[in-house]
Amino acid sequence: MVMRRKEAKDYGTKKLIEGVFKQGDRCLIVEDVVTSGSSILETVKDLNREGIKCRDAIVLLNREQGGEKHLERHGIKMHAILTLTELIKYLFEEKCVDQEMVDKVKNYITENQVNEAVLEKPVIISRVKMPFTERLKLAKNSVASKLFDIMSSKQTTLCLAIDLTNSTAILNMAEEVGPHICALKTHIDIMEDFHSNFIPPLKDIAERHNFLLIEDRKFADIGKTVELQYSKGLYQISSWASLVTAHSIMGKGVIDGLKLAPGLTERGVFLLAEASSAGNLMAESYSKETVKLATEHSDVVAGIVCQNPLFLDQPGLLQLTPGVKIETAGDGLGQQYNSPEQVVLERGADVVVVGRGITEAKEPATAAELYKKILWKAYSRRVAK
Ligand code: 6AU
Repeated sequence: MVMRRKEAKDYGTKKLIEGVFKQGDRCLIVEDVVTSGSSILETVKDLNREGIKCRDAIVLLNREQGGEKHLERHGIKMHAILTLTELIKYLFEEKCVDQEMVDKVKNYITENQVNEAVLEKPVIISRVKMPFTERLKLAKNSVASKLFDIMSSKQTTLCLAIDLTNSTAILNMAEEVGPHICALKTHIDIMEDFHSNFIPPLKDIAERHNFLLIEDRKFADIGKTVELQYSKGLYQISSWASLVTAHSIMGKGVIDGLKLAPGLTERGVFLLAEASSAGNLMAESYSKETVKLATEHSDVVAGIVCQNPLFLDQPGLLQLTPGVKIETAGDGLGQQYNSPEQVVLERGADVVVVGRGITEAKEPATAAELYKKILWKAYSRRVAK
């Protein structure tokens, strides 16, 4: 007799199939109840992997919901001791159930046949289980690929939200935390001394420390206006920020405007699908539609800003999650925080945005290193599971 474990133990023999067997042995499967047959097929797969052949399964109860046919299509003959119809007939004859129950069960069987299309659907590996090295090949946006690459080579998913208002302070901090981050997120319009001279040294720091620049502009206008806001004016964002954020509220026009604007050849957009602020108005349907828009334009869209794993079936897109702090008390202005572990392991974050958790620390570089390590450990656990 051999036995299939639900999961290989992570200690001891680590075998999924336990027992005495040799390659080429044939095995009869014994199962209690069959509904769709999927569970038997999983067992067969594991047995085959060990070189054990299977052709027959003996089961106590066939619930007659399509499992027999499903198994037959995969070369397994099911031998049931009882069908649900027979069982209910015997119970009725012995007066254990009444006619009403008999009819109920009959109806249940006809109305609950397993859907073959669903059963045969290929298994999609969830985005959060895939390592960045795999996902970078699936990204349609070149900056998204680059970010995946930086994250895996630097072993950091940390993006610093450098919400400071002075150019020297920004450059100094960028230089200090540079080795620990994959991206630096700016709010260029909060600077009090912005001058175009500020951009070349910032770009230089980014290049030397191998991180990307994200301008968190949160574009939210008609396509034409967005095109101008992105490429013109004081900041000429499209000439230096390879990534920007945008709201989806105005629809596809925003994406078209960002796409059309002159600027860097390689660039991408993060669309906001959810927000970290208390009482925000982004309803579930809005988030869903945003994910749809992002998926349809994944050549331009590098990822989605959100708080939950909204797009597990899109490994080529990045999830950027703000609202992260080790000390999770709010800021009194509606910001809500989750811990670094929580956002990675429970909420599906890839790139993790930390602002004041680092900028207001006594030693920002030390704090950044700590966040980097915690986040990378959580990511490693997530993909290893
Ligand atoms: O860690 P904090 O609270 O100091 O900073 C969080 C940063 C800020 C926000 O403008 C930004 O993240 N942010 C965003 C982004 C990135 O778009 C969305 C959101 O829902 N919440 C949020 O805080 O620079």
